Amino acid sequence: MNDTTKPDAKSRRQFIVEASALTATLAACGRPESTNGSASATDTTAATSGNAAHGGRERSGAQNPDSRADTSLHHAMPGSSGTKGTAAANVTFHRVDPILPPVSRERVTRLHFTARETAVRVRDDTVVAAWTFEGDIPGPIVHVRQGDTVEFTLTNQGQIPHSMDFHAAQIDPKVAFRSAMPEQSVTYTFKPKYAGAFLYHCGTAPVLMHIGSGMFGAIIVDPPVPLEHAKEFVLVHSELYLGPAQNGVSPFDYNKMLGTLPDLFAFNGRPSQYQAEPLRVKRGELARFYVVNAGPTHPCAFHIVGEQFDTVYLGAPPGNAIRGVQTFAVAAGGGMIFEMRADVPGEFVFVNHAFGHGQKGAIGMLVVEE
Ligand SMILES: [Cu+2]
Repeated sequence: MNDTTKPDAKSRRQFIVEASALTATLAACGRPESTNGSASATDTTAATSGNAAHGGRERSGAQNPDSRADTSLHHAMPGSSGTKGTAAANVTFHRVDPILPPVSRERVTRLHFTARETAVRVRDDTVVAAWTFEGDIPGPIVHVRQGDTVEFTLTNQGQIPHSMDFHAAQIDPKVAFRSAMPEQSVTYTFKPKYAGAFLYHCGTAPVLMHIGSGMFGAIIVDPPVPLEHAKEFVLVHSELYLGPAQNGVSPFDYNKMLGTLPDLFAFNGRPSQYQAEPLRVKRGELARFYVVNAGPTHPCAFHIVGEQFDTVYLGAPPGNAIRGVQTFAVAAGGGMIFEMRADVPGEFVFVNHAFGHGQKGAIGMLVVEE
């Protein structure tokens, strides 16, 4: 009675042994049995997702069918179009203002972003061929309240498809987050259901390339009853994977992104920019950091040297608070709110405490003044 099961069990055991031996010969022996099943499943899924409206429910890669036309890498690889011929010397550096802009008194926020490909100087010695929202990395800080209406339009002024995925929205992504072709626009409306610090990013495939090339930003959603008055900063953490510079401009490198070993890290697009020009608060003043992690891959272990966070909101404030926190990791694609009140003046380094990443630029300075 075990005739039918024994061979399967044996071949499975054999496959594990063979696979763990990591030899080409043994792996080749094991592969046909194991891939027959998975290959057919993949084919079925792929066929289903191409034909059925519900394919996206099970396969995250199918959520944005309009963008599937631009998944090929030749679009994504070097030198994003629109930056060709750019004289790197003419691209000036500017520090990104991390201050949270005031929330509008209007209950309807109308946003019209352009997607465009442009060169951005991220350090004195580094100009990148960026894909952007509104021409910069990160895109503009959006500040609204829970329950507000956000009427959003993306106009694509680039040369490849782009789209917008707001993590603060609950909406049919196949419709709202669809790609806008060059010279086209996409419009949708949403009402943030929860307060918090949320990522927005281009969702056009390959999403890794579009986020990795600079198409991300933060949307901050206030709770109905505002949090205690504070000096508020928005820090969007990200990784940079650079290819060899051409005419002084470095393209982003998709294969490096797949390898997940970044050349640089940054808060608000520029490695170490807040060491050169720190954030400042007064002694005793409440400081609030909206830390959003664009990734595209690694977490951000947010920490301030010599300080502790009085409060970290893991989810929508004012609930979900934990107290007395030294470090907390913000996942790629996540956002959290960190609060501290400095009792002593001084210079306090804020850093991604995964120090291999902090050392590569995810570091800055908070000056507490008397
Ligand atoms: Cu894009």
